[in-house]
Amino acid sequence: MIRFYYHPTPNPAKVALFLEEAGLPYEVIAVDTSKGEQHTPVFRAINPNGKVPAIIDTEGLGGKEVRVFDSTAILIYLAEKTGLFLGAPTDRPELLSWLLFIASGLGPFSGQAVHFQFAAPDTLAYAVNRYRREAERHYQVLNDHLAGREFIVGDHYTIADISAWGWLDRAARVRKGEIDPLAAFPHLKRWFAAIDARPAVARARAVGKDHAFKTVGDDESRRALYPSNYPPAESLR
Ligand SMILES: N[C@@H](CCC(=O)N[C@@H](CS)C(=O)NCC(=O)O)C(=O)O
Repeated sequence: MIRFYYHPTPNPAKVALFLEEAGLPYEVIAVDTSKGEQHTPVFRAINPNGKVPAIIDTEGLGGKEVRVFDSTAILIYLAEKTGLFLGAPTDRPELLSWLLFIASGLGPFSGQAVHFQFAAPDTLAYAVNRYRREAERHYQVLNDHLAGREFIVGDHYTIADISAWGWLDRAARVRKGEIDPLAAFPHLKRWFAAIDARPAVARARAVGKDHAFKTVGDDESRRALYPSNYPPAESLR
C-alpha cells in the first residue's frame, strides 16, 4: 500500500497521474498546505522539506516501509519499482535529462511566475518578467524538442511526460492573461492535448475532490505557504 500525501497542486498532481496510470493501490492523505499542515512534526518526519508530494510505501525494497519525497524522486522510485513508464533502457540518459530539466527549470520557474503574478503583495515588474519569461523560455525548449515527436523521450509515454504535464496544466496561470496559453508553442500544445486526453488524467484530476482544502488566501495561508517572508522574532532564533 502507498500512502500518498497530497494537495491539489502541480507537483502532487504528477504523482496522482502516475498512480492512476499504473493502477497501484494507494490511500490519499490530505495535507492542507494553506493551513500549515506541511509543517507538523509528523509530516516533517516524512518530508523534512515540508512540501507535498511525499509517499510512504509500506512495501519498499526488502519489504521494509520507506518514505520518498519530492515529485521527481517519487516518479523515478515508482517507475523503477513497477518497471512502468521508464522508456527504453537506451533512452535513460534522455529520460534523466528531461526529468531534471522539468524538476529544476520548467517547474520552479513556472511556480515563481505564478507566485509573482498571483500571490506577491506588490506588483514587481522585474520579478514577473524574469520568472514568466524564463518559464516561457523553458516552454520554447520543450516545444522545439517536441517537433515531430509524440513523447518527450523516445517512442514511449514516460515519467517525463507525466512530470511535464503537472506544470503545463497550469499554463494559463503561468501566462496570465493569455486566452490560449500554449498557442505560441504549437508542438507543446499538441503534446499537452494528447497527454491531457488520457483517461488516467481525468482520474488524477478527481484525486482529493472529497476533501475540502482551504482556498482562502488569508494571513494564515500566507504564513503557512511563505514562512520565509515571516522570519521568527530575534528571541526565537
Ligand atoms: N521539488 C518539490 C517541490 C514541492 C512543492 O513545491 N510543493 C508545493 C505544492 S506544488 C508545496 O508543497 N507548497 C506548500 C509549501 O511550499 O509550503 C517537488 O517536486 O515535489
